[in-house]
Amino acid sequence: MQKHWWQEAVVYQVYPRSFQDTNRDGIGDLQGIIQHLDYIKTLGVDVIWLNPIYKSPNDDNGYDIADYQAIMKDFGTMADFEELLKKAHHRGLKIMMDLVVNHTSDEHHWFAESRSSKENKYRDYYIWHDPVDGHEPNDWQSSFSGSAWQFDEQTGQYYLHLFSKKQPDLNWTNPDLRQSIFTMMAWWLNKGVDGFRMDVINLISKPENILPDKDGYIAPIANGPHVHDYLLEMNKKVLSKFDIITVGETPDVKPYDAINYAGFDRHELEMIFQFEHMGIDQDPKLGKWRPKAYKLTELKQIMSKWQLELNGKAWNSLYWNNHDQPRVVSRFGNDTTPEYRVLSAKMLATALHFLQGTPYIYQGEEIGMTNNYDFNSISDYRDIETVNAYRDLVEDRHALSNHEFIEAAHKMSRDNARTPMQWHDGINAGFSEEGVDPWLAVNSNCETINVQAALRDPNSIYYYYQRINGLRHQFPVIVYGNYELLLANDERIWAYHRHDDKQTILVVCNFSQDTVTCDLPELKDSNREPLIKNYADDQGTTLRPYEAKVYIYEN
Ligand code: TEU
Ligand code: CA
Repeated sequence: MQKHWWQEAVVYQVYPRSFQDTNRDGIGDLQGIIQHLDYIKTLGVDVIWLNPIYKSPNDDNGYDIADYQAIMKDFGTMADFEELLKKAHHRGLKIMMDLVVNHTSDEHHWFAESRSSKENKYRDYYIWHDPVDGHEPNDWQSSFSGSAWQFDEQTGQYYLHLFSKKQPDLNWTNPDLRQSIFTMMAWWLNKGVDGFRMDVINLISKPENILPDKDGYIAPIANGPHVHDYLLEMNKKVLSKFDIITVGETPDVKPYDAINYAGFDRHELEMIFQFEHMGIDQDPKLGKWRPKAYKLTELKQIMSKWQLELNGKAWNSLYWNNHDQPRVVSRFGNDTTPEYRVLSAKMLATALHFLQGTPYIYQGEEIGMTNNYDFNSISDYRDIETVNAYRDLVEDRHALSNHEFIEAAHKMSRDNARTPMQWHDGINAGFSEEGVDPWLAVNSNCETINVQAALRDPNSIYYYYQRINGLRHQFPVIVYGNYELLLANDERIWAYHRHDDKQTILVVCNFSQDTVTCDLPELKDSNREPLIKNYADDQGTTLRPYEAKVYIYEN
């Protein structure tokens, strides 16, 4: 197998808005990230993924870009960015930017031009359509509730927006638009940026026919007819000229899609984010707003499928968290007691980080930050997805009661991941100074869950992550070894092997609050000392609540 630096790397995701405020506006900024570069470096990661920092009206917290080559004023200036890039590189940290090219902000000058007249040269940078029988062209729905079509009086046509009304979709069939994007990408890469995370990149090629056929059928939006042509062109014209990391965010993909997007021989992307494991606790109809119980065997089956089907063909990304997902210790772990929170956070880190792929750590995951249960009214939330869904499901359609929605939001709202980073137990958890209201309320559990406490505690989750990152950089079998699921039908234990021609890793994780017996032969060998464990001692085949341990041995 060919080997690349990004296969051996660990990525740390910074959501700049919630990381550190340094100029008393209650909003995180680039100088705040610069202040904590040593903290990030000490964790043992290699790359920082920055969520969008470009000029934006923040209808969707920066995923609505008004100028791809200017810095959002909330976050600082281009000089601040160049200082961040320089100081990160000085520490051996790479910077991956968030590329949002399925859509722009409606305040981008391209859209202002496009909507001004049907003859404007930017008209076809976006997707316009005549009304059909006086209505929207089809029944596509926005991810943020309501129709995905917005009528524009000025030219009497609808424009497509798969997300908010202020995020019009770009028309990738237009070669001029594609070239504008490629030119912008090269501009950032020539500045020294080390790669891109590509927002919903598998949505950029829309179905040929957006009107329903005689049976009312319209092809799905994801993985459209020309998406690979566009990515091959992007790779040929831009990506292939740099030694960078790329990861496509691709909702609704299966392993065979991923092999097409990120196959070692495909010359498109290096890896993708798949979402199958992020959907197991969501209702098929109401999605995250009606969370449902999941089985560990289902989670193991999905993760094992991705390990086995990509092995040798394409590279996996590995994540539990990001700015769109609830905090994993609250979702798949147990945050009901301090002991179980620490144990289950370490167990979840163990289960994920010994898999084959590039791991992504989301800010705060490394100190076991939890969902925010302080929010008890929709007015406490800021996320457009959450607020729009409330209006749609509670106020308009009465599909859920206020209480049911808030309960679901406590579990699944994107704002759970976006509360300010908890630096210490003082005012605003050190995210912003006293007397400054953070843009989103700080989680009240910052008194006990914060970086300062973590750095003082040798048994903290932070140092556990640091050790895991060290092991990944030490043992090639953790990066490149083959995967083999063990105890497939066990509903409480996820156990697996990783092996190469020299060594074997055994990973054993108890996802339950029960003390269980795990009859794996290797656990009966009392002389074997775990490579890492989340309890002080090792009781062989007895696994205590949320116990995790890893062994390595020569074949
Ligand atoms: O998210 C794309 C996406 O699929 C989201 O709808 C995600 O699945 C959902 O939020 C999970 O609940 C990307 C960005 O990560 C997200 O922050 C943006 O809001 C979205 O694209 C539009 O740019
Ligand atoms: Ca600020």
